[in-house]
Amino acid sequence: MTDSVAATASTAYDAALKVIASVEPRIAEATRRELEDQRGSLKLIASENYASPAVLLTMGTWLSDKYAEGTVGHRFYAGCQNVDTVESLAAEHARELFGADYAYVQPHSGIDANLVAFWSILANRVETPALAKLGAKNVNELTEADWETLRGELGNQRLLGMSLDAGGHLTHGFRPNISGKMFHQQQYGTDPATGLLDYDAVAAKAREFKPLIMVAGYSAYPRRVNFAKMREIADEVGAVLMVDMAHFAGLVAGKVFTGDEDPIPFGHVVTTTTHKSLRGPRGGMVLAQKEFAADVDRGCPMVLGGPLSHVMAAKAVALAEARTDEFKAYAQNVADNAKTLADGFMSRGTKLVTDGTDNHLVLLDVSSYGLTGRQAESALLDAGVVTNRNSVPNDANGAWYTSGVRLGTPALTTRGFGKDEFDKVSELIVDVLSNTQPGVTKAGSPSKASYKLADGVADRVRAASAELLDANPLYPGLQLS
Ligand code: DSN
Repeated sequence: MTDSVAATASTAYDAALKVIASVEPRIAEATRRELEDQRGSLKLIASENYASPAVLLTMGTWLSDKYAEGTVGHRFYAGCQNVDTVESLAAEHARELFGADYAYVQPHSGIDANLVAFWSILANRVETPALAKLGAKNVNELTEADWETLRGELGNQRLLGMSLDAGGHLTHGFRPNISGKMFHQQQYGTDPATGLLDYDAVAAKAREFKPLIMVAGYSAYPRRVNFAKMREIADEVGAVLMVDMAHFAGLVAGKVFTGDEDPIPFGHVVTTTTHKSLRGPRGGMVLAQKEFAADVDRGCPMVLGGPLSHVMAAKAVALAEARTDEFKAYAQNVADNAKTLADGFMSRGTKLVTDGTDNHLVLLDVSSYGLTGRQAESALLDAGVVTNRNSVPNDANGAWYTSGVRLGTPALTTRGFGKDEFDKVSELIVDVLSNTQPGVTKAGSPSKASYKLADGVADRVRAASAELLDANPLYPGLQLS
């Protein structure tokens, strides 16, 4: 951000906060405080980032007020010419950035993007052939009996995805999620000895289960995926390969993941969020190969209502940013910094799932400290280190308490943290974890939630963090009055 952009953004935010305060001062205050909190803490949540002021400001406009259900040039409301411009530009940037045949930028979130993907695949592979067989153009032409038959087929399809505790996402077939209920589901995990994906085991499961949809991608797996192999497996069993690249879209955009690690040439349908390593506004997006483009385009009305035009505009701005050489360098730094962070932990004796990383995240196994993920997360927060607890493979503590803590480098890399800073971050985290003791319940048994952080540690870590944070300010030059 240049000095002049920072000065203009300062004026803009000052004015915006004044206008907000004139109606509800508590919201203005909470907004101001959130900036202070983000500026003053080590943000290591792997799915978070800091969007640029240009991206953030794009969301605060009257584009928010327009309904635009439908697609570009084919809306269910009048007066959508400016939204058409916005959506076309966002989709164009997305197609060109990722080299995708088709981009659909309307989904409001990652789960929406995944629902659009699921239903597009069902439409393409189940509904359209069934309608053709029945001689109907659409479901409205079906008799009640035919409709029941089709509904039975749509509701009886199979999905194979990575299990949550191996690093997959809720939407990849986790039972309590809609994806685990609308499909017959099975899950693949990782090799118990190495924590790594075992492609032979995935292939064996796929051959046995014969899914319609095979999902590749992860939220907490600290390694790259060979999407060429996943596509080979999908092709062998006649499955559609859906890739959820929400976590690592920035590394794909920044050409850190290329060749077999680039999901775009291999995934029939690829979904993402736009706010994680991609550093855009909070939202989702679906990229598709030609065969699925028309089905994905039916996201609204199939699954979605009115698109968030102001967010699509911000997606366009963020995607334009992601097409720069500066973003490429950023993406490489994200991966390099994760490696430094992992090396820092391992050299200090901390156990990591898969013994390292080659993407943007590391997963600490805090059972080596005698802690649950929940205790570690809380103690770290006391010291100003913001993380999230996360399951490790076959987690003995379940998904609530967990045995892991997930850390990611995208946000602090945006602030300018490099190798020295991330090595120091690992040192500070080890300081907290090695000085935290698990607590006991009122009945005197070991607690999975309470803990005792030794006196003085939080202050010591906060002081050391402050030096790193002050040297790498968030939104340098942006000052609120
Ligand atoms: N909540 C996101 C994450 O933290 O990975 C995924 O939805």
